[in-house]
Amino acid sequence: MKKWVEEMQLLCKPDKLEWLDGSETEKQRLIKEAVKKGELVELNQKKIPGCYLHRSAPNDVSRTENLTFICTSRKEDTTPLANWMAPKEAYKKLGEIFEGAMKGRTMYVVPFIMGIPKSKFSKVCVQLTDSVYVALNIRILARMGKIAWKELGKSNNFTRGLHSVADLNENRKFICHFPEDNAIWSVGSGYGGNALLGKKCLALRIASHQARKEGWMAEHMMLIGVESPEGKITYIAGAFPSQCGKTNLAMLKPPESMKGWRVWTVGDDIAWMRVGSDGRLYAVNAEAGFFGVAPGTSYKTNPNAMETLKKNSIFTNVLLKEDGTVWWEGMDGVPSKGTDWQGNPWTPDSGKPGAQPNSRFTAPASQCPSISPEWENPKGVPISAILFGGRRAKLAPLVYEAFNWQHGTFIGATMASETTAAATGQVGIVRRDPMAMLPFFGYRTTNYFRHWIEMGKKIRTQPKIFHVNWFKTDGGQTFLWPGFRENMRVLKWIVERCSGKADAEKTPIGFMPKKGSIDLIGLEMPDSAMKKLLLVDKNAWLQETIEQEEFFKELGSGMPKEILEEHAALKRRLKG
Ligand code: OXD
Ligand code: MN
Repeated sequence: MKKWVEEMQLLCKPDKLEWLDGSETEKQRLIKEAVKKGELVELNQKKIPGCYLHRSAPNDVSRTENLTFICTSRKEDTTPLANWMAPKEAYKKLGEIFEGAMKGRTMYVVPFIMGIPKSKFSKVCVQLTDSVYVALNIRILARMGKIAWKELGKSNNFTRGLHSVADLNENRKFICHFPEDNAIWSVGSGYGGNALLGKKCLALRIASHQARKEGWMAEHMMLIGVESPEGKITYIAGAFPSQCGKTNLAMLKPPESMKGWRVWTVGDDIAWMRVGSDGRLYAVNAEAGFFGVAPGTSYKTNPNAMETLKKNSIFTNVLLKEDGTVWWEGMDGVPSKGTDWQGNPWTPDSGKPGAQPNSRFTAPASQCPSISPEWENPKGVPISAILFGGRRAKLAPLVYEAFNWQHGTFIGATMASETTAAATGQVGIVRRDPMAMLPFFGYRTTNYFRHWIEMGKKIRTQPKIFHVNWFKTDGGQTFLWPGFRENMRVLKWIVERCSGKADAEKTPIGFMPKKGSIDLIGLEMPDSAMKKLLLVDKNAWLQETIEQEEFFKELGSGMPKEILEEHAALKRRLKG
């Protein structure tokens, strides 16, 4: 460990080296330093104690998938959907950028645990970074400091993360993963998913690779416990692409009319799952905090998130109000003026957003009013249902259920969604996003599907698998389903399918709710809208199967025969 840190120190040549212990005194000192350097702006400590604002470079506001690489010795071990670089070339290329990159700066040694300490669900990472903002974010998102050294003990089995914002030059920005070395090198970006190496880089890309080798699953999923009026809790995991409302669903507050129903938050972004000794699938939240999308978050859409981020939170690229609090588009009470995310004066008439569309809040999960009492259970929570969902204006109905695990794997494998602002590129284009893992596969996608099929065989009590779509439109701009808290109605049907209570009918794409089996009491929902929401347009689905086929071609060789069987069976059912 010491040797590696010394080597990296020699390479990056920081003026100072600081080993972080995770204490409160240290946190206060780091905050002071960050405020002095202008990396953080102190917010109104009376109104939102412990909260700070960070403004990133204007060209560094989202994950840069085009500059993200998986570096395995053999190209065929990575997915054709990701970028590949040979490890030797990557170490050389990035080594040249890291060379002396920390001159005049401090290198922080940040040890942390992803997953739950002292459990099978625990991985230690040591990230070296020259960003105090990054160090303070990790402190919220993971269990950071002495606790990680304790967890590691004498072992050398930890992820080696090296990160420098360097000069933020677009041409010298790379996020490289070395699954064979359990290492991550990221340079040229201070943005969340690129720089907080525990999150997407470790907990998904590196972990998915490890999970396959070790027989578990690392998934881009939120985790909730849904409590029924009788007090029974059903745990559900859900994979949705970035900015499709995962955090809102994870913190959902049911509508007033659904008395006795309650949602407990276990996690909002990353689930690690293992088969327990009883043959069920157990999951934990790999993180300790939320890195949520700010715009659109309000007391109306997500009251639990709003309560969570009232204190000890870091806001990135939001609008600063005159009273030293923050605002973003979609939050109530539009301020008459403020300072926008780039530090310029702003008024509602400025003609540009006050907050960057991918602006974020970083907040401790423990502060969430709906946090599940089980969220730190070292055994995890037993999963009864898995949801897949995307943003689809057309085709995908509100909800349907897979016939079985293999069919569910096929549904996840062929998932698609319209692109959002969480990554750079055009917004609103439909792209295939298997299991919402497209930007996060640490290895070949066809092998990942095989791993799902294999895991299914090991799970004796398999979770039911569903596909949901909150975003179907009437053909224009209007959503047919109200979404947000009303999604509880779909969750209720799912929970009742798990307990065998709710009715369904068989369709070519899966089981769908029988008329009247989704609780609509207290909701004004015309029959005609519900009909459209639950429509299976056979011709459109046949077209979809053609597009699925094209996508399979992009994935290259090695598609499991089970997935191809499911594809053929779907076509048969649609034609039948
Ligand atoms: C995230 C993402 O930040 O998926 O969670 O982009
Ligand atoms: Mn995510």
